[in-house]
Amino acid sequence: AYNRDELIAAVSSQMPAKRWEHTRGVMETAVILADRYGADPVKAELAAILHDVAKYWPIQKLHQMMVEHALSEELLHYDKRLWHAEVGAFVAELEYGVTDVEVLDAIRYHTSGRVGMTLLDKVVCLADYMEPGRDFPGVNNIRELANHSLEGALAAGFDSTIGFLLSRRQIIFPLTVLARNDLIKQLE
Ligand code: DGI
Ligand code: FE
Ligand code: FE
Ligand code: FE
Repeated sequence: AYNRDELIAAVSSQMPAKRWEHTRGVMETAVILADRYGADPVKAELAAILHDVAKYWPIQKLHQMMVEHALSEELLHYDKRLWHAEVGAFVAELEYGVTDVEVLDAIRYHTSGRVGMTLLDKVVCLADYMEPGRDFPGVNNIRELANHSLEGALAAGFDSTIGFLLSRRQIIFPLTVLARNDLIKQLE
């Protein structure tokens, strides 16, 4: 098994320096959000370290792993940018020995979201949206919302992604819409 430093070395070697900086930002932010909202900061940091482990793997390799290991069939019909999350969870378990299902799910759903996101899912997904290196229209609004509403901030994150996909007439993974609606319901 890998200790924290070994895991960091193994994961960082699989991506360009800039993407590793992003992961560093997600780690820091996930711990802050976990402390703020009552999630386990150790689990949040572990999920953050691994969340983008497969982000820079070749698309053919992601595709091959999805097929070979019978990972989500449905995802294959949607945007390739969603695949690294599913493969990342698989690799976290099989290669890096993560056994905690909460951590594996936070990795698996960090991009798409899901209905009934756990506290840990929300923390990791929101940290991914708002880490200090992120710069997209609306990110400061998300950071402000995150000071008082985990669900409000994350819903704003999904609104931003869905709006971006709509503006480019791209296909939206239905689970993202369901995840967003579920968060809005939790705000009512
Ligand atoms: O891996 P990161 O860039 O840190 O962040 P991410 O895993 O959230 O990014 C995934 C990308 O996937 C993001 O730029 C938007 C794109 N995408 C394409 N289709 C969908 C989608 N994201 C979501 N949530 N839902 C989609 O249907
Ligand atoms: Fe990602
Ligand atoms: Fe995300
Ligand atoms: Fe990320």
